[in-house]
Amino acid sequence: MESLRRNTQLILALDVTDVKNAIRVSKDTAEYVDAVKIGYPLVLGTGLGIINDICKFAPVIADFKVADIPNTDHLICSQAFEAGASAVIVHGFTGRDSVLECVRTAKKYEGDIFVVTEMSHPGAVEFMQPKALELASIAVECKASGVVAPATRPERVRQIRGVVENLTIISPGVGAQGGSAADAIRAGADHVIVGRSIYGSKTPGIEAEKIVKEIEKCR
Ligand code: O7M
Repeated sequence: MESLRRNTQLILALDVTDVKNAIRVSKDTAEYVDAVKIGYPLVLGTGLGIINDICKFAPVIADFKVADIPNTDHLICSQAFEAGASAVIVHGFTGRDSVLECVRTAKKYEGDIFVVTEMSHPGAVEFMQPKALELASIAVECKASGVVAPATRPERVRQIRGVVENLTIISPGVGAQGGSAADAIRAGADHVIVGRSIYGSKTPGIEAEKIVKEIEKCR
């Protein structure tokens, strides 16, 4: 694992859409986060250069949920790593060849790939849940660095942990979506991903610190 320190076990989901807010929240929370996850809302709102700006505060995970043919996957991942990302999040449902190409590309940059398994929202039970353990095993086979698993369903995090063994599990769905940081960590997540509860607060640093303290208690 190149991209993530495992210190606070908190990853900030920076889903704001303007540079000023992005810098303010990143600065305020920098001492409490192991990484910042940046996805379409912020990159489409500000441009890809925002990755380099936020890198100054913490390693950046580019959440582009890459899901294409291998050649296009390679092009997308390369752009994210060239822009300064330490890791890229990809889907696994496109198959082993696509995931393998992402992992191959990441290696060139000494970066990491995280594969989405079962998502945290209610609709994930329709198509993703029945295939989640298979998606997790594709991540293992393709030598990805880790997987994304739902903090809203700690029992599923536990089952996914059983499949991925020592891969890193990053887990969204804490706070605004109803999941608990402590439950996700106890179920086997290495990091929780938190967005709105932190960036939506007037005091993002204080909110981040609260979550870090909650995690510390269950270690
Ligand atoms: O704490 P929130 O709900 O405001 O934000 C959660 C973040 O995690 C947000 O950026 C989502 O897009 C993302 N996410 C999920 O909420 N659920 C998932 O299953 C997967 C992700 C994610 O990051 O995928 C890689």
